[in-house]
Amino acid sequence: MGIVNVTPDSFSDGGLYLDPAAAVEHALALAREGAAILDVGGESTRPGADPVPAEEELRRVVPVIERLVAAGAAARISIDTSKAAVAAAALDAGATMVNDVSAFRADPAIAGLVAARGADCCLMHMLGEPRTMQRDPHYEDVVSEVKAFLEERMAYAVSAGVAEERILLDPGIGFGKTGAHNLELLNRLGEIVALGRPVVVGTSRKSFLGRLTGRATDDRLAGTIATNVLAYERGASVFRVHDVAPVHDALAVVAATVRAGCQSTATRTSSTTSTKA
Ligand code: PMM
Repeated sequence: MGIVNVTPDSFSDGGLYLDPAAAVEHALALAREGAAILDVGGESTRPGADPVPAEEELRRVVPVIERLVAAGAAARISIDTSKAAVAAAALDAGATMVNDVSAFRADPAIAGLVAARGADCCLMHMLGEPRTMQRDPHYEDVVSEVKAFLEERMAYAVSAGVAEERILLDPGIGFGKTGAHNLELLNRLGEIVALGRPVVVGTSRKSFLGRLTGRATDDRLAGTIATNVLAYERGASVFRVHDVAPVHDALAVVAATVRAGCQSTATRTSSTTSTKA
């Protein structure tokens, strides 16, 4: 999943793609690099970010989605929003997925909209809201609490009419979490995968990688790749990143290696079996 932030204030690419033509060019490049999904967002969710009115969010994202569809982008389009009005306009323009970092808590109309349109959706865990979420977040057991939250939000979405097979889940790396919480979630991602829905992870360039490596925002690719490879190994299905080409290559190599391991195990097992037979 390639990140297309049409915002002036996102933490790593804020202001770079505010012009629709620049955003479209960037998104098409991400699709060429291997992104299967383009996640278009018009409101920054970085810690401390101020909310954006729906009209402004619409003004930012709708022209970009329309142009991506017109350009025949070889990727599905996801709208990163918590507002039903923005999601509705984005789906009208050709998006097929709603990525809601509030997991349908911010706007009571969004679950029904996703259900009625038969759209896919990503439900993400966040403690509190972006303005305040990084003020001393506390959990007894971060993984169990995130898992219980996602289970409850999935049940809510299903009760609103969303088909379970349309739902993706995301532990919300960096959303109301310390660095230690993020690492524990990544380590124990299998417990979230066990909920039975595809898991999305978003570690790209995030500040816990900066604290671990001492690197500035734009220099955190190694940490981004390491965490995505680990998440793949733990069972994640969707990797939300700024740098599609290098992460795509890294995951292709890991996937091929894992497949080769499975094949050689199968060959060894069947030759042992046939020898015995
Ligand atoms: N992170 C950001 C924004 N949206 N959506 C999902 N599902 N998961 C994330 O981890 C996530 C997200 C913040 O990163 P950005 O400002 O670089 O987009």
